[in-house]
Amino acid sequence: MTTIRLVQGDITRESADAIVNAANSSLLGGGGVDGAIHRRGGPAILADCRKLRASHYGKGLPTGKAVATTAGDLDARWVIHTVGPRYSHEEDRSHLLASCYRESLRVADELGARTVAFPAVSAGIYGWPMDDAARIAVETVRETRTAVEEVRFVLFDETAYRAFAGRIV
Ligand code: AR6
Repeated sequence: MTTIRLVQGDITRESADAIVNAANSSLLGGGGVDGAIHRRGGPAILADCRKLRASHYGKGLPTGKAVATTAGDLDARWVIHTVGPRYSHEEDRSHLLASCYRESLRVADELGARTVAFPAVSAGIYGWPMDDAARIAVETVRETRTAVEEVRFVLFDETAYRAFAGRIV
């Protein structure tokens, strides 16, 4: 059984086996949680990302996929980078957002991670409405078979925390 926990705060301050990054396809950094993870985790994470771009992911990491690197100076063993979809009013991309959680947990299982911290993927710069992002995140984690014992959603502000809390009861 996977336990779901909610925390309000900065994911770069968390201690976990794996911390998930809401990255972009380039894997080379950005704003939001991605910027924060690279800032606090230090240059080792970017060095690993560059290696991935030079090998398996020459064209970048596709939306909905996940890949692991070192966690550098973070209090974790790995960062799992996943690329959420940008929210679209014209097209339902929910399956891609669900895939981010499924694929991240699959990578976590491959690594042997037992505790995994997630941000609200796509719900910042990529514009996904928070309530719907929370629904997809919680439903997908509940439906995914994984050896991960604890999934911790680390929500940056109270609005995000409340959206996730509303899905947990
Ligand atoms: N800890 C926890 N949550 C955070 C933190 C933090 N330190 N910082 C922001 N959030 P976003 P996206 C929240 O924009 O929407 C980047 O440029 C934030 O409030 O980080 O998937 C990437 O490189 C929001 O609720 O990710 C991509 O280009 C959630 O994390 C793009 O942004 C996700 O917001 C990805 O956009």
